[in-house]
Amino acid sequence: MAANISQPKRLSRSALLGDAPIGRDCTTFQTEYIADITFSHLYTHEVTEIGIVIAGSGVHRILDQSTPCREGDIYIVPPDTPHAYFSTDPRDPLTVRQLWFCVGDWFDGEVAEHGNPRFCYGVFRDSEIAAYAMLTRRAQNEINILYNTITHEATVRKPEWREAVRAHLAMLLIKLGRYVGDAIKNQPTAPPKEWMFVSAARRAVSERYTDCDLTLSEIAGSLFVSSSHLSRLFKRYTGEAFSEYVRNFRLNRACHLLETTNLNVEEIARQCGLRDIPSFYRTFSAVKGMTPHHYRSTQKSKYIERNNNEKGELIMSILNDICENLQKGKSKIVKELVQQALDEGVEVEKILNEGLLSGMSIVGEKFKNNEVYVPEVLVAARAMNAGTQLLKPYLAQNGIAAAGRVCIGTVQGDLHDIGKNLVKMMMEGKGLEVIDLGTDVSPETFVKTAIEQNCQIICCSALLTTTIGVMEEVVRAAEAAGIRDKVKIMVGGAPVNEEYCKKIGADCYTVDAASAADAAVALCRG
Ligand code: B12
Repeated sequence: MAANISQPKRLSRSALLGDAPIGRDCTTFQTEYIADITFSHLYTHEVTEIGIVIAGSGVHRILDQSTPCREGDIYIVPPDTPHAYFSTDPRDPLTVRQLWFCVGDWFDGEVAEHGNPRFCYGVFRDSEIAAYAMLTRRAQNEINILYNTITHEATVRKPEWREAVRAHLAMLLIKLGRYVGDAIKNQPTAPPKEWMFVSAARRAVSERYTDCDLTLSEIAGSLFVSSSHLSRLFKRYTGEAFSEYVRNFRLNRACHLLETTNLNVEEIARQCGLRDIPSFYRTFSAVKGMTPHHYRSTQKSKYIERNNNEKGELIMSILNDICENLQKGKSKIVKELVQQALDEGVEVEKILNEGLLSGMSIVGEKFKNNEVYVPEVLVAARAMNAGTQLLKPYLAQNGIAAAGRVCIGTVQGDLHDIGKNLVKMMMEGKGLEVIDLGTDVSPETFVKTAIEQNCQIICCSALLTTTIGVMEEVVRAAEAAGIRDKVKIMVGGAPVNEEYCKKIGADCYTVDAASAADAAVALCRG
């Protein structure tokens, strides 16, 4: 009788992964899509699959839902989900790169807990069966680089692969999580009847596991099928008896509450629909190998650590993206990412140093080695400015009533203004009033402004070895104007150093913008 049922083909872990930690393949799907394909054309796997369409066009079928797919589409399919790829045009067959891995091998806790909203870093939105993303060209490149790194590290650099692969897998899932849309959710769905019954029963459990009176016969009644029929279908399609499924579901929820809350064990048992407390203790100990109290004491600190790690990974991924996109001069994306980092609560200094400035220093290095030229540097500088503009209000946030007045500019002959702008922002953040003279500023303009605007400090920035000499001219002009005892002169910029500062008779040099602002406040206070 079972032979008549159209069942998806089940691919085992060993068939897909062999002995390797990760399985991969690049397949061209020739079978043409027909609307009434049966389950026997689909397959399920014991592991999670990431499929990236790299050429052709076709259809991805999940249960009874079909999505047209083409280059750049990506599908993340959790274990035990019947699906398959088909071609729609034999002249343009669908080619898909597939990556298989067992989430539990790499991650633990919620990220590895199938059915948990944080499963695979929350890639699967709500209770969606699969995740779908349509990648832009830029995102495709990013994902391809990660995909190649993972497969390379998992196959070539065997001795030291594990941590590196784990970090890259996490990064891949976090990135995909950011791109995943809800296209599949919006497909009209008409799952075949038997699957519909099974998934309705699973849904009922996830919605009503807190109800200790929930029974299979009640669910079967609401679906107008007999309990024995539903029980058979459940076992057939999920591989688990219904009672076992409910028990494990409740125990997993209980574990989650033990790890993440301070509720007492009895309350947790009640909230998980387990009215009989002694039997909860017994079952818990039998399945988990320890008492709930013991479980809590061992897992809670791990949970906190894990949460911090996951957050750290997400932040790393955003800062990394800021750095990469800044180098490519993608102002709009840099702005979005800086905003995202701020929303995630990343400190402004971290965004500045590990995101924006680290990107800029790579551009600088490439510029020096003639790997990139002025136009590329210019667009990177624009992206840098776009990002720092967003940080401005946060840098100014600590500001107090004006602690002094300063004029700042990049010296004559020099057009570099990124460093100067940062110094200005930081100074404003410290409550100083800053008059910005821009770039290519003559010594006379510095001195004239200081006199007319009553500034306590003149700040000179220079980035070219050919222009730092102008700083000495500023010192001399201030002396000639008779303001040298009233006005301090600060100098800075990459080619400047303490020694040079002393040599030309300036008052203060600092290496970066934050220390420049502190020094300026101290100078104003006298
Ligand atoms: C961006 C950039 C450009 C952009 C500038 C865009 C802009 N709006 O600023 C463009 C493309 C226009 C450009 C042009 C040129 N550039 Co350019 N440029 C750079 C680059 C890549 C980054 C500079 C930067 O913004 N750094 C980031 C900021 C935040 O750092 P910073 O300025 O040092 O500022 C920090 C500190 O120094 C300090 N600070 C800065 N000012 C002050 C002031 C005070 C008072 C204090 C206390 C502290 C302080 O605080 C800041 C924050 O922490 C550097 C390479 C590098 N790695 O530095 C080359 C670099 C400076 N450029 C260089 C050159 C040669 C040029 C050109 C001559 C190239 C050409 N062939 O035309 C022209 C010159 C144009 C001109 N007349 O100025 C050389 C200079 C070599 C040298 N030693 O003289 C460098 C070092 C590249 C290299 N290695 O060859 N450049």
